[in-house]
Amino acid sequence: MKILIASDSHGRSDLLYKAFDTEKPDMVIHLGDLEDNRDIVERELGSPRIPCLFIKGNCDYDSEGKLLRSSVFTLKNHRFFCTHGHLYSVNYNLNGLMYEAKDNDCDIVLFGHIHRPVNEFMDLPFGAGKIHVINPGSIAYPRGGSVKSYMTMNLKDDGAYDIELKTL
Ligand SMILES: [Mn+2]
Repeated sequence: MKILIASDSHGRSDLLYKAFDTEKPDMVIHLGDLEDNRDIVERELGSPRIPCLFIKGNCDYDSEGKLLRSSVFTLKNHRFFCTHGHLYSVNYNLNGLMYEAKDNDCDIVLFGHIHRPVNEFMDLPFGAGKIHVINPGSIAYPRGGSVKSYMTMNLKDDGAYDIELKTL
């Protein structure tokens, strides 16, 4: 299956639709700061035919409580921890984020917020193992010398996967 991973669109849902049309994914994960009407965006992305997960970012006003602060789920033997990142001070370091993933038995963490891509296997302190730390960058407002980006994850039935960084 192919998962479209995007974040920090900050109202530029047109760019999400563009990535969606290009990739034709089986699932969409948005890691926060959508700053748009989730229901409308979900419909545009083909939900419920295509499952869409929307995480709440620090800029998302969510009066109806429809957005999740974080989500943990299992797909093809991998445990995913998805969150925006501001609750874990990710601009300073990724320790809090990695411990939260570890506490939830996750081997993959997806986050946003910093507006630049990350795709690294990082060591937990004290030899507690590795976490695959993934950030697709911002699809609309890149920072730190990065460009507008998102990622795709191709996940096979046997659990093998690869991550691709795509630029707009
Ligand atoms: Mn943001």
